Amino acid sequence: MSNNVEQLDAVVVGGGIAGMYAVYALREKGARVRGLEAAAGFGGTWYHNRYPGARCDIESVDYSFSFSDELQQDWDWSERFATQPEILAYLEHVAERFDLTPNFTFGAKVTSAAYDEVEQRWTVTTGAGQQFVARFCIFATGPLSATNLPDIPGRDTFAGEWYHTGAWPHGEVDFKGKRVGVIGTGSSGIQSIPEIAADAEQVFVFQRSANYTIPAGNRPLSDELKKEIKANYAERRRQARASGGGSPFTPYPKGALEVDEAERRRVYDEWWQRGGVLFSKAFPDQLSNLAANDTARLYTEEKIAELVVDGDVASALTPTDHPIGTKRIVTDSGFYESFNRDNVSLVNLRHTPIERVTEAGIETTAQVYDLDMIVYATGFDAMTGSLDRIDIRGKGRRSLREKWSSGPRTYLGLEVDGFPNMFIVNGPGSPSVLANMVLTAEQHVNWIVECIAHMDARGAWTIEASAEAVDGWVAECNERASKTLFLQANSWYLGANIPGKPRVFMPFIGGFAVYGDILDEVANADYKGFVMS
Ligand code: N01
Repeated sequence: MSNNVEQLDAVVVGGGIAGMYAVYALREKGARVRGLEAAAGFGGTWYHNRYPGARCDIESVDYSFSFSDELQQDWDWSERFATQPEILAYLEHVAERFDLTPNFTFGAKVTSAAYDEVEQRWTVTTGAGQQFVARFCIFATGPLSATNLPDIPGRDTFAGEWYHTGAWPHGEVDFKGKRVGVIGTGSSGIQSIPEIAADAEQVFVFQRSANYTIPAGNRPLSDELKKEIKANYAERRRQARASGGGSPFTPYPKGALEVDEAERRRVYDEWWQRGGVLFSKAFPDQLSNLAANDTARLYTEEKIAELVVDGDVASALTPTDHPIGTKRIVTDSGFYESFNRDNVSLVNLRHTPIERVTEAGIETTAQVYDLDMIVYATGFDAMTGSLDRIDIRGKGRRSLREKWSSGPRTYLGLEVDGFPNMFIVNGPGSPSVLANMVLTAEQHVNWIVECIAHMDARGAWTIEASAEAVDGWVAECNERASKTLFLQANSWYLGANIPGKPRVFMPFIGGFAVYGDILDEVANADYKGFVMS
């Protein structure tokens, strides 16, 4: 160990929402903490996803930090669903307000983290060779941050511009007069297509799987509404914490099949107006009972047919391969209407798959598309990708990558046996991507901070999940997932979007509030399932 290595209580990897809060909360408790961020600034997801149309699909007033009432009272969101620039400005404001910059090193891409069993400390190393030694290593690397660029033959021969939505350049990307191919119709593709279509000469949408998407119903927040929300913020947050998804909404008190057609339609109408992803939570049985799910599907199919003028295009845009909600429902602004424009064409890759990318564009089995630009809206190696890309070594120099070669295994999504004093914020096995990730980050970090205080109070230096606790939690997560319809979709929740990735349902599906109760129970039972020494 060289002398100039910074000695720390904790290293936090990642400067997005979770990493920012982790550094703040640990520092508040007097810890010597350093955040390491590969990018040049704060924001994580909201730093990198600068593609046109990028917006949050959870209401801005909910998708924001709750730890400081002054912050939530002072900050004004301009719209119901905030744009990426507004969220990034908010996070930069938070960083400035809580003076986080001195605790962070930017441009620090972590390449390895290794636990020294003699010293009982972690050494975290960056690509530039900087090293940081700390008692705790906390990964706040984000479940959706490792981009997936598909290995399409000829991909690198394309002579035009190309971009991945998840690593969008900072300067302006000009679509004017250009023929643009967009590959992918997940949230990123669906959000960006209407914006690209407004400028480009021609847009070709290369769709492999149709996805459910529901208009955001976005609108500016009036001063009156902002005032009302702020006056009731504490109650709004309480409801969010008591919910399944971390937003202040609870499903209709009866199942979709327990009500008649008129009542069901009324409920769907109401939830459709709420916009986007929440639609999957209108009825409590929608994601566990296929017949109930079918009622939501039929309602949505009617809407698609109303919104898209060409019947063949409407039918190609209608998903047929998964129950609605088992892939995240997209929250869009004008997606279906884009296909009523003359300059937007849908290429159905189920009928005519991509054969190769060429210097000039994309070739399918049916046609050659000459393009000036390709936008890869092809998603992420979700939940495990960002950790897999770091060489993480625990006791006996055992690699996390190897340990997780058949799928991620954690206790509570927070810890892994054999990796003492290593925490993951929003890790696989926690609700994370199925809930409001600002509140899930706060929940995890608060738990970690209290856990460390508890360790200090009892004179423990290390904490490690037991192998039995990990086995039990993995079984519980699988059991809960098996009672839902989620296993029927080839989603990134299951790793199905990455060739060769083990098919394991990665998030905890029991809900945000239930999970919070479990975290409390574990802590109150003297951190059952963990070994402290
Ligand atoms: O990625 P995705 P995303 N050839 O994996 C297609 C969050 N998010 O970046 O389904 C052709 O959902 C792929 O096709 P298929 C949100 O949680 C939120 O859009 O595998 N196509 C699919 O259509 C979201 O769920 C917001 O058949 C290929 C698309 O690319 C998550 O991030 C905004 C292909 C990828 O869709 C991921 O969303 C953005 C290939 N070789 C993201 N490979 C908000 O609204 C992949 N595809 C907050």
